[in-house]
Amino acid sequence: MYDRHLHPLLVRFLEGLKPSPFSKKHAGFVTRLSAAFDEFYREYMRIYGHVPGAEQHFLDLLSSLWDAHRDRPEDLHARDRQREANTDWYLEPKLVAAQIYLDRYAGDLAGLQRHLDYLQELGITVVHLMPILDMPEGENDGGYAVRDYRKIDRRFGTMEQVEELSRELTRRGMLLQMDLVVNHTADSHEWARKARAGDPAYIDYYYFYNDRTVPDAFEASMPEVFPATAPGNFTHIPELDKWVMTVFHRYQWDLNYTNPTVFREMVGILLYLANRGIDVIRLDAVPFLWKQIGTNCQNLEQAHQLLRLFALAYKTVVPSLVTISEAIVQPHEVVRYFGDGDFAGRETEIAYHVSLMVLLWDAVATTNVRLLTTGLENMPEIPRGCTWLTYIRCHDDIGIGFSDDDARAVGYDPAMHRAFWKEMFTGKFPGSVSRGELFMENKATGDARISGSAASLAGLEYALSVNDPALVDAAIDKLCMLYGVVFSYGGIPIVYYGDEIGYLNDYAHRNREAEREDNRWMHRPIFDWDKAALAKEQGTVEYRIYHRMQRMIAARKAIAEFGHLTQPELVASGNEHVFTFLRHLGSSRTLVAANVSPQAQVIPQHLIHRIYDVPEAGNLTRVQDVITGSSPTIQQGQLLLQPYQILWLRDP
Ligand code: OTU
Repeated sequence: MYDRHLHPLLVRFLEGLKPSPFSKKHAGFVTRLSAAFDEFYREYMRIYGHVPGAEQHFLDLLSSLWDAHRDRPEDLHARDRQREANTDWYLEPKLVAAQIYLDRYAGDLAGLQRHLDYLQELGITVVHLMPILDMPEGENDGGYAVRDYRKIDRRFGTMEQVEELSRELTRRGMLLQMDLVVNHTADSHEWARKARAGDPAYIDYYYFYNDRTVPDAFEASMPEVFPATAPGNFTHIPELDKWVMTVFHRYQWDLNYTNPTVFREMVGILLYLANRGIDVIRLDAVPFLWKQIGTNCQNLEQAHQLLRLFALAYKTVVPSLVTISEAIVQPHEVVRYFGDGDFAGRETEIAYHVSLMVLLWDAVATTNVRLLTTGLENMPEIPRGCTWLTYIRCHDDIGIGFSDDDARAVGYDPAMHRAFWKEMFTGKFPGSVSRGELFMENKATGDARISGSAASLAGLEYALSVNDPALVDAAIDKLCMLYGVVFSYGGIPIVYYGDEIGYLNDYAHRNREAEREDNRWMHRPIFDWDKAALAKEQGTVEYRIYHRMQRMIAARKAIAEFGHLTQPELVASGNEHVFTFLRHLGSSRTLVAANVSPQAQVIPQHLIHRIYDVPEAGNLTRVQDVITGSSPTIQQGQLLLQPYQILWLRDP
């Protein structure tokens, strides 16, 4: 029935299953589990081997996988089979994501159905819904404090509506992406309530300490995520007179992954969500999954082990599921979240290209690409089968996260350069057109991050306030140029909702009780559909941005090399204001050149030859910028770029 090299534990497990797994229907599951088993068991034991009853815990985990496999609806099994036959499906250039706060964009799930056309017209194929699982009223960190992982918050609708949405998106050729907050639960989650009531089994779901001894030992080396509003990493729980670990806010309790039951519960939840039809799951805050005294409690090896275990578990049940590791950390740490790329060593398929994001903002702040190109050159290559999320804005702040070594290498003093950033993006630097705010300024260390919408950071808010058409043009060009890089650099680009029509900062968040203390709400717009309608009216700011974005997205989808089967190759442009890179796949090539400065720039015409395999064979007169569909301007042997212009040059 099965080959005799199977691990005896696996044989015991399979033979004990009811109904018998040895039928055509379950062949995929048995095959995948058998293939992964040795690695799976070994990895599991590395982390939980010392726990009493570890083997039974492992068998319990396998049982939940079997249950999830049997719960998976038939149409989703079919989807899995389709994707198993095309394993590169998420690397294709047709993927373009929009990130959306459902309540702010469309009210609820029913409302979203009515606004899918808008996204589809823009060219969006991946809909990332920000957290909509059941959350406490009042402060809930935008849903990143989850009260019930198996229920949709009643403000948004029901789980059945999510399933409906998934089916509707499938019909439209679109994908559904949602978050799984794996690091912590809300303090009102059932587990937390049971813990608070003194149930020892649930106290063990979290990190509880009787006094300050252990917390103080942790604090000695543990940074604070929200120093201004949530100082310290532990919260006193009066009912128990104990301290619980709360790395983010006091109402977000960190899950204790040293407890194998917690791991099994979270795998069960992940698969439950996948079985509702979600295609892509963003695993929130993964660097924090494991804590150890004496470390900064981020990016620890055990966090990676846990992610490998998660992947082994869900791939066994849902081979088509891909996950995103949300790790906004230093470049050499970010790439570790891909694992070593092959099936067994894989952690997540997708990660945020935080360096590209930060360094693009650096390029427009300094109007040169020195740090951008140096930072990207020093970025390790990523394994085959993995890809980036490319973006310039998301719902979070922008950390001033360039590498100090890179900064020094291009002649900046890192501390001074951070100080420059703070001044530049808050509009204090002489001549700055950016209108952002500092987020979580830590007066003691001088650390701070930046809040603000893409358009406001790019200068649109200021330009409109002084009613200066030239500055408005420049801000629009800058915003579209940044997005032009995001759409072409490689990976899945994110359109952060509202950016496509140039949403400015929303200062009214200060009047909303639950949002007052957290200025990330200034760049989480409450969508105004009258404003969106302006995207259809020629000449409006909304129209100008929307149509350029739409054109770039459409063009991108037809350019095979803009997917992520190959990596971008940086090209020295000889002009420090122009970011130039080549994308190629087979003989298909595109040269991207982006002017990050408010002045016109030139680069040598001969760079165009890079789009030909055999340079001499190139017919320069045929070369076109696919964004505008016109030939590039050549002046005296130089290629001209207008202020903030981006060119996608190819031979069509
Ligand atoms: C994430 O961000 C979410 O994106 C935030 O919106 C949440 O508030 C937070 O988790 C808690 O759930 O520190 O400033 O390296 O950077 O997880 C945002 C990852 C954050 C962290 C990231 C975190």
